[in-house]
Amino acid sequence: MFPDNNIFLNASGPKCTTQDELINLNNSQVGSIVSKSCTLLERSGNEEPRYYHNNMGSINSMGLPNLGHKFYLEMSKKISKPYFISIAGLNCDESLEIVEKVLKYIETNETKIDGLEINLSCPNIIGKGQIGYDFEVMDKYFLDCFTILKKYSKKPLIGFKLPPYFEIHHFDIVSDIMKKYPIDFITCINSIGNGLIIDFTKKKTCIRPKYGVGGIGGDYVKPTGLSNVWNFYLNFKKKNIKIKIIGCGGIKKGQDAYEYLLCGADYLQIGTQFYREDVVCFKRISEELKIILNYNKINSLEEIRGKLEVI
Ligand code: RRO
Repeated sequence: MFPDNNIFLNASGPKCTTQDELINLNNSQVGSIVSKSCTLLERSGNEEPRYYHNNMGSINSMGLPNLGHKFYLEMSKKISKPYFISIAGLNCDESLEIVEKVLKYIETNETKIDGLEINLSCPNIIGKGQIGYDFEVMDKYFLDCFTILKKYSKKPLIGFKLPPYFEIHHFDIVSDIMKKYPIDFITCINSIGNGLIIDFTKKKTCIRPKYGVGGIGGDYVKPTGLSNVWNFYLNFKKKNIKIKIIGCGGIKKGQDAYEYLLCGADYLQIGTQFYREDVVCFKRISEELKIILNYNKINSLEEIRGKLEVI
């Protein structure tokens, strides 16, 4: 389950694929750990170069490189912090098959897996769209997923990683779909899909797959991340939906974390900045957040959560 006293997680993606990377996280001051999104079998991912960052953010087209779902199940024996396995099959059927395998594993092993973050928003699988942008498919996916879950008695937290939405009525549609299911949390946002960063001196793209386009993270996406958290928060409040919100996108200092909390985030994930700075970012950002909270005489996060005021 989520820890009460540490709201920070790593974002699934950077530095959470191998055993060394996951142990590095386990030895850090991150609150909970999320694995790299896994497929049924190991994958090497897209062609290199496939990741680039500058001082404004990142672009990636990793293409789901991972060690296969079994590896991430076994890692649960070596991780002492709350541990979330991120799942992203290459299609809905594969993804549901992994969900079922993970639930079976949890049912029959003593090991502790606290949650599943099911990824509905990988922008980089060549030739495939994102489930999170197809509302009919998403609804059917939830139905199938929770039908599987009913068969098991040990239930981890179930959450979904969503793509960024850009139309206000989409938050309404997605909230109405989610209202029908016992979803514990959503993570918003995944990278903004199919952006392009150029090395203008060389007249070249910065990454190779898909003619240079990929998922954008970092400062570039913070306004979109804040807006997605805020709009889901407002929708959930209006509709009395009790789904926790994990904010993600461009958090690199205490002020960013504070802003996400004002928008209604319950927990926070760090991706691009974690890639840049490694695990020390979790301690630094949480200390910076504490300074802001102390300065504003805030004793509990509940005093600011969702308290953004409209001018
Ligand atoms: O591996 C990736 O290319 C990737 C994934 Br699964 C994701 O969810 N988001 C992203 O930006 N890259």
